[in-house]
Amino acid sequence: MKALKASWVLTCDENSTIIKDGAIVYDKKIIDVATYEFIKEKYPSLEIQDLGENSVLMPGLINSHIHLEFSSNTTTLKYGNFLTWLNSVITSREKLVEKATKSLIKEKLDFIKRSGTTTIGAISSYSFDLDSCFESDLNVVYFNEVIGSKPDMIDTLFSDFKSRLELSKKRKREGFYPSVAIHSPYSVHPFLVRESLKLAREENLKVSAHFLESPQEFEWLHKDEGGFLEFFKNFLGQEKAVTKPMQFLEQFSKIDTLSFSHCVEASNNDLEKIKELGAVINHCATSNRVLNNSKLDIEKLIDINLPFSIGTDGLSSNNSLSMFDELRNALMIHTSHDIVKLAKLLVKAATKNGALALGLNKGELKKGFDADIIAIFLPDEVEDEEYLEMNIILHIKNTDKTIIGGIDV
Ligand code: MCF
Ligand code: FE
Repeated sequence: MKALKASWVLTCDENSTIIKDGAIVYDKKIIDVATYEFIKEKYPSLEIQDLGENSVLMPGLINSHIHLEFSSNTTTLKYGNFLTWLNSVITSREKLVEKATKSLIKEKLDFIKRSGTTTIGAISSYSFDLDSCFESDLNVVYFNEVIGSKPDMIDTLFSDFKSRLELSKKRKREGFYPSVAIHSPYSVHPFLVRESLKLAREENLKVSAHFLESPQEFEWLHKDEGGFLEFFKNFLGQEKAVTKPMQFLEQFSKIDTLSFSHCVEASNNDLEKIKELGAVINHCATSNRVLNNSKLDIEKLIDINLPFSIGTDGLSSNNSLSMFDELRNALMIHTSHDIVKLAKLLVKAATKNGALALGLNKGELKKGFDADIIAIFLPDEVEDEEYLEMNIILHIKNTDKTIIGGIDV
């Protein structure tokens, strides 16, 4: 049993409770969270490490959507328009993925950890990131991606997906969860969606999918029109979308842990359906801005009480895999929201809601939750706790201490 004391403890519980001069008692799990005075009296023989002035303890951040295999990209891919980006991915994918060596991905995972993240939802297209993810200290929900819409390729694609899934299932360690990603409604044949979801249900695997990320995707799925028409004609000889958005969503019933990334073009009905499915939206604000200048309508999500988490997406659509960088961007992008309230909302999205998106007992400093904790230092005193989250998002770059499952990493 260990204990830490800090100037502030952000519990990230349902009420976003903040404790001034607080302390945490933990082993693998959180045992107690209260004021230092209370903990000192309750555990008189326990040594409590005091982190000192302007210290903050909070749950480790959860990056619910990331593509590590695209980690070698900096200046190669083209931004500003989704189809321009997609075409540049098709052109450069092989070269980029080849450059994303095991040691490069390890380096990125190390950076991710130092910058405050303790859990990732990693979308894996090829299993090239499997070793690095498995060998990392981080908790990894490892989403094996299924992709492909060409009817004559379905069997090959499905068996390739199954063998990647099996490969990840052989890797057994605490905090590593083999899971399923359905790439998107435009790129996955309904048969593949149905069969991979059947498998996910049978084996109770977590599932994630990209959904309505661009206006072009909306036009293609709803009307078989727009930039995607040219793209599909050229690459696959296809003139009609394989599914409608609502038909796609309807296939995801009875999946325990489910998330949809982006959803910037989702209709009210789509959002209601996502809520009904018990799913969480992975919000990737930078990626949306960079790829096609779109923005998730978070007001609408708040209205209907649909939770969203935070993802950086990959370096294929971001310049950073740091969750604090991502939170700063989200704070600047959602200009119609009160900044102080938005900061609180974003911290909750990056902790409690991340755990919801990935189906984990994490993201809150509360008795019984996994002891994934970060210690950070504010540059100066914060007088009013109302402004704590905002100052954290504005100023923090790295952690001073990271604890995963009760262990210093
Ligand atoms: O999330 C971003 C943008 N939307 C879709 N896919 C990807 C993103 N970053 C990487 N990808 C991957 C995806 O997993 O790129 C491929 C897939 O394997 C796109 S389809 C050519
Ligand atoms: Fe993505």
